[in-house]
Amino acid sequence: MSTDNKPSLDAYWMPFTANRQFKKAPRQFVRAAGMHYWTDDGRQVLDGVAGLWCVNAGHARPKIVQAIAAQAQELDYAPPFQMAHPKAFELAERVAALAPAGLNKVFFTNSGSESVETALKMAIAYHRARGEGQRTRLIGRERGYHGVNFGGISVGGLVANRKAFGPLLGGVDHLRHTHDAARNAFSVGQPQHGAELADDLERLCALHDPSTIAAVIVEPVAGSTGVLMPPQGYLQRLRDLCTKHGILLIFDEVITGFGRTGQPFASQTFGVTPDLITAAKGLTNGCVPMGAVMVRQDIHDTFMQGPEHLIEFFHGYTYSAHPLACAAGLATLDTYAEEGLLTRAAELEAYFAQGVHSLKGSPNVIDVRNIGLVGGIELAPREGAPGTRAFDVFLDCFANGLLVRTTGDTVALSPPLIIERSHIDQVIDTLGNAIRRVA
Ligand code: PXG
Ligand code: PLP
Repeated sequence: MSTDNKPSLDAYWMPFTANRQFKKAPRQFVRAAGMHYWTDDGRQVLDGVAGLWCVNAGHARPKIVQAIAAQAQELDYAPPFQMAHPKAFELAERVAALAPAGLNKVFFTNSGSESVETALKMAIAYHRARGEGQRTRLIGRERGYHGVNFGGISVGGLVANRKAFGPLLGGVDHLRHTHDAARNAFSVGQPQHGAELADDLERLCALHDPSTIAAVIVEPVAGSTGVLMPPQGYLQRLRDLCTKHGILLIFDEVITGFGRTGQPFASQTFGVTPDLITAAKGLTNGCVPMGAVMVRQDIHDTFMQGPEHLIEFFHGYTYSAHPLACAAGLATLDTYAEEGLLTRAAELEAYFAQGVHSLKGSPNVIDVRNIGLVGGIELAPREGAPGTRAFDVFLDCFANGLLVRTTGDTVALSPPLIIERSHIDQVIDTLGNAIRRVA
């Protein structure tokens, strides 16, 4: 403790943060409700990013808060290996019912990163179980973000997240990313050009032979890299090529899951069904850490072949299907259903799109991208100091009562799905002013 009774900032090594810069001028939230945060100096801040793409029903929703409190009283923890508790089965069933048809088996994890590791391991083990043990290669995509564990950064394509960590997983290759500012800048919704980039998979099949490839993993909408939309036809083409070559297609829906694009999952929004879906974040409204992998029935069934007393999949976490997370998840799904939140982004999409695209023409705005309740406003980088212009916009917004997120020189918006039109107006106003001031 320091002398003024506030905790010292020293010991906490902050994730994905410029620690020294932050600790010189810290920003702290102490309370949240609905669409808002409150800072430690008593200011109200509108949440333009659902915390970190996760608080889809808004903050401190009573039903969810009560469910967590009651669960902590009743059953605080139950071991998930060779034991279980009723809410784990109930939540799995509810999640499967929301998932695209056919993806009806659910494996629980504690984060998006763990969901990714789980899905990659499932894919490789599945091929082995069906007698194609040579299918071990994993294909990701440039600029992809799949969390921070070794599998995820190997298939991921963000250089900063990879370069300091050695050779990573072997047997991994990458498709090109789909961003094409020259042809697609300021597209409303899905851009027109770029479906042919999916044919990169054909090239990788020719190079490695398809019989060595286990799975392709992509984000239907790439979030962390700066909010990139899939070109029209791209995901379907990838689906067709995976089917043709017997390769599993994994959609990483950690940010797109649970209503962000206007349907429960982006696969439904885009009408393309993968073989596995990874999710996290919105599953529990961000209240308790939890992730999930949704899997096709026959993939699961392929594991269920040996003697019944043997463990079929040597994988799991101490906190898989944690009772508090399951209770939070059930109350979250109830809240989404009661308030129609999983399709609310579709209702607001046009209004939100109009708002974000009104920033075209503001100083340094070189592209605006949107789908559902996701927006990306890309700024021209400052010469020799990439990222600083968007970060200054973030600071200006924060000082003026709005939380946004920046990645590189893109400002990302992903507000809680309870957002009202008046909040959207406030987001665009505050952000527009910040962009003009920072210019
Ligand atoms: N996959 C995807 C597609 C994600 O967006 C993860 C995996 C990892 O999830 P966890 O729960 O392990 O963090 C994510 C996480 C940003 C931002 O600024 C996005 C994420 C995390 C932190 C920041 O856009 N997404
Ligand atoms: N490290 C050690 C020494 C452990 O015993 C365990 C779990 O038992 C782990 C790591 C993995 O922890 P978790 O299951 O929470 O991912």
